[in-house]
Amino acid sequence: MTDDPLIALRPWEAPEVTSWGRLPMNAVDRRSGVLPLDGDWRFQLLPAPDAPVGGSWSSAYVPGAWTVQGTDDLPRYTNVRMPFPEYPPHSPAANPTGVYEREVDVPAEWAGRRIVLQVGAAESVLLVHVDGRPVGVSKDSHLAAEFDLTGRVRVGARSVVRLTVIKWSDASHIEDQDQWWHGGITRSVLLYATDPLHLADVTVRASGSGKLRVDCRARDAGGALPEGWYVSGELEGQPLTQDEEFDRFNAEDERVSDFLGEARLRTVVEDVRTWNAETPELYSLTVRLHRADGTVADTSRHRTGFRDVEITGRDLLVNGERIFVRGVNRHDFHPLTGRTVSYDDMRADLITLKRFGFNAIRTSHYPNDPALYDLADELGFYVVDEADIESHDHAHEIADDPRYLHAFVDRVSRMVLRDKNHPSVVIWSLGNESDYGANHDAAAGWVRRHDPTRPIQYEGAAKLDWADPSVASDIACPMYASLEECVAHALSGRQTKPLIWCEYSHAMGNSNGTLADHWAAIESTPGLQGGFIWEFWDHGILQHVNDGRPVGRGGVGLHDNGVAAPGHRWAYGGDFGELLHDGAFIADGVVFPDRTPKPVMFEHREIAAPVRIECFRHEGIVLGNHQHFRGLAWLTGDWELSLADGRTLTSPAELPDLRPGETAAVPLPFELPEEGGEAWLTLRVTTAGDEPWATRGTVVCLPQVRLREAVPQAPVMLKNRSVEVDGDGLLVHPLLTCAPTLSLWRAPTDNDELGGMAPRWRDWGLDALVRKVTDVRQSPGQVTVHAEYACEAGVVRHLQVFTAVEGAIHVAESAELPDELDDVARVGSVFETVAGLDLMEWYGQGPWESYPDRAFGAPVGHHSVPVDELFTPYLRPQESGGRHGVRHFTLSAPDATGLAVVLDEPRQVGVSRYRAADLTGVTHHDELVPRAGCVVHIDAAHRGLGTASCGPDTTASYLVAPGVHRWSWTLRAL
Ligand code: IPT
Repeated sequence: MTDDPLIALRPWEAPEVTSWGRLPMNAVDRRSGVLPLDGDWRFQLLPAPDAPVGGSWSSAYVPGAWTVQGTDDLPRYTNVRMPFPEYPPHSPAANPTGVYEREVDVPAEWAGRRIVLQVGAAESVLLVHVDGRPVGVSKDSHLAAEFDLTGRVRVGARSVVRLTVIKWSDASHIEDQDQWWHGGITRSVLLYATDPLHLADVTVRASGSGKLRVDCRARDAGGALPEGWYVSGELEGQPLTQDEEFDRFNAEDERVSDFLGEARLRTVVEDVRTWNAETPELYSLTVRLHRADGTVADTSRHRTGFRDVEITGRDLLVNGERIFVRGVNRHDFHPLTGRTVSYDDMRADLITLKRFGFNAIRTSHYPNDPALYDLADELGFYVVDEADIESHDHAHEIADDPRYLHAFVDRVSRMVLRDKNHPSVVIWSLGNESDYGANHDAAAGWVRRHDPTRPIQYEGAAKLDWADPSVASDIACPMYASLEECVAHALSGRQTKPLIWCEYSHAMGNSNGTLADHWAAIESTPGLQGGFIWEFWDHGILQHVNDGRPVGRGGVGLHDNGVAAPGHRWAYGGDFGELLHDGAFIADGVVFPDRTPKPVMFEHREIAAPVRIECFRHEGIVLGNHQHFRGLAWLTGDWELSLADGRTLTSPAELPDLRPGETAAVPLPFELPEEGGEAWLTLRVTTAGDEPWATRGTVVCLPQVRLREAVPQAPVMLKNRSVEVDGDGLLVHPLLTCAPTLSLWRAPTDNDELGGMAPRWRDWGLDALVRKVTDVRQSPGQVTVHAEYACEAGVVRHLQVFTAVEGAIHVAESAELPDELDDVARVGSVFETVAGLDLMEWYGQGPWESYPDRAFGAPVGHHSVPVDELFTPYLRPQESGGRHGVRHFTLSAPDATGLAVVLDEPRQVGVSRYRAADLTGVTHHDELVPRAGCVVHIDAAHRGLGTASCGPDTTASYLVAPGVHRWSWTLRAL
């Protein structure tokens, strides 16, 4: 039996206990005068919270999860399922418990001051002891816990601080988010000191009209407030006014006792520069608490943005404008530290998002690191701030379980108290995937009273009826609802709330099909305002392949361009030996674990283009400003005219200064040459000067318009030349190591697998088609080959007509798919080339990877990419590296030898070092062995990608239909 009361009470199995001895959350800035306690702490990992602390210590770095710091308790990944069978509020008896201990030297000059310990984040239960005496308990793994250590630490001397972190608890059941389970102290730990008379909270309200109101709360550690205290404030150096009325009210009101002081400051800023995500104007605000003699007892500094958020009808308005929400879901994640993200990394992440056209973040599914909100204020993002509540596995039981009532209110209110002064936070979210119950309504009630200035959203409340005004969600915020259903709702006449997907376009593997279709609908359908892509990161943890251990903090630089260094890999579910796991479902972000952007990011940049080419008319090019608040002066550009014959002409572009929503025609920058075939005009838009998130000259978007269509050219047959085929009717060509055959298969994407398509394809046997030649006919200059490909669903007839043409071979093909094959991955040719062809150059869409339903905005032009770089290293190898709309391409060696292919019409082309079977046979990128030659796919039809791993599949127009497909191409040696 332990004599430690914090252990004896077993707080890890008591949901009613959310904290003990913890100070109230507040928004007072405590960045100055702190004593950081980050670094190596003495550490031991106990098998259970009530196991005795032994005498042998190792060390652990704070902040950081112990699961990536060499302990035997490794990260594990489950999505919905809890990793243990116990029902709430219970946790398993085997319960890793980290004991962190260190000496703290409290400076002598802190004598007489109030000393506070702040633990940035600990999961999932934190117990605090100082010099062996209990100080407090906290839960709520993603918000700071503060404890008053005055009188508990020795001033001018050394004290021992012990932080005990229990991994599993009643709280784990409401932190069942789709991410890795870790344990540890994942944000910074520090001490700070204040005067006994201190600011207890500061609430800033700054509206778009320029009105500023600052509500201050004062307390004194001694109990009674001293006579004559007062507050003062200044905004950008200009003094604020005391709200006399408020003070008088205070003085006479009995509710204001001598231990809680309240004061209000005000001002009105003329010609205020309002805050929005495009122009995030911030004003510096300083609030001071004074003693009667005027000396300053406490100071809090803030950066304030003046802006309004409101819902009018079914529109969410920022400063009166109906904005579009181009959002992403963001976890606190890092491939080396698991959960701890540095300020620099957060800044780099947000800069990446800005550069790719995002303007909003949902902090899925818990309050993110506090620095993130400062950065969002500064760089300009609309934030949906989400409370740390997800009871996914036991959602229904917990939503109405009174034992968890206080935890719900505690978590939501603490988030609001911490983040209420951030202009970036525009919406509060009650959490994620926790059904809907009275506990949610209780939390929503608290928010409505405390902060009536922002709407609330909660998917679980909205989902039963998007229009129901009585539920605790002011926004219809579905997850993965189909575009069709959302458009239908917007057109139904029933819509009462803005519709903004809290999650959509699941970015697992090669995905995000139909994103541009979503945006075409959003921008043209009143009532639809955008959404948050799931999600920012692939949560791959860098792992040593040999011993399966996480690399941890020391792994800086062990990855490049999304790929782990040799001997390493990005681990996903199951890779740490967990038996119960959800595999690669954790790798579903728009960036790789090391933040390398995936191709979809480039597409998103074009979808979000602030300036666009509306059309090409005889009077010129019509440009439009698609921003909500900003003119075009911050942008500049160049025109690029790209002709099919290989020429690219460029000239500097002058952008007209358009206000948001305006359009204007500019003259065509080039005289279109008579010759040259198909012609595309691209406006290469770049930043005109430095932006906080981009240096001058950074590409912002590449809008494009076609000026002239291609004229089809019939190849001329040469009867005096011959075409060689072997005994199986396979083309013999010196540059090909495998002759062109029919392909109906691709290495299944995650969407193909989880959406159920790939299992069907395998059942049909499309991955192992058996080819049988049925007829080979030779005539002068031509060979006709009939073949049949047998599979479980019937026979696919394939015809190839090889014709000698000037300097080349023309290949005309057709394939007839029986009706049973009503949804295949592709219909096309596959062949393999000799080694040494290392460069692909093409005229078509690019340069980034594109697929039929993810090809928006990849400009048509002349592109050149090394073959090795065409491939996208999705964590679980799958179909990748395709290019859409290819008209002609070459594959060449450094000495310019190689082959050229001209296609009959723009086609999907894939050039890779891997066969589909190579990709299908492995689970991680490091197992792949590149081939020396190129594997080339030319597709008459290629199935869209969709998002069926979690959400809608691609739409009917991107499916490959049964029946006859025809395509042709010419092959020539360079
Ligand atoms: C939804 C979750 O909110 C999110 O955390 C993530 O799991 C996402 O899906 C898929 O990756 S919940 C899902 C079961 C609809």
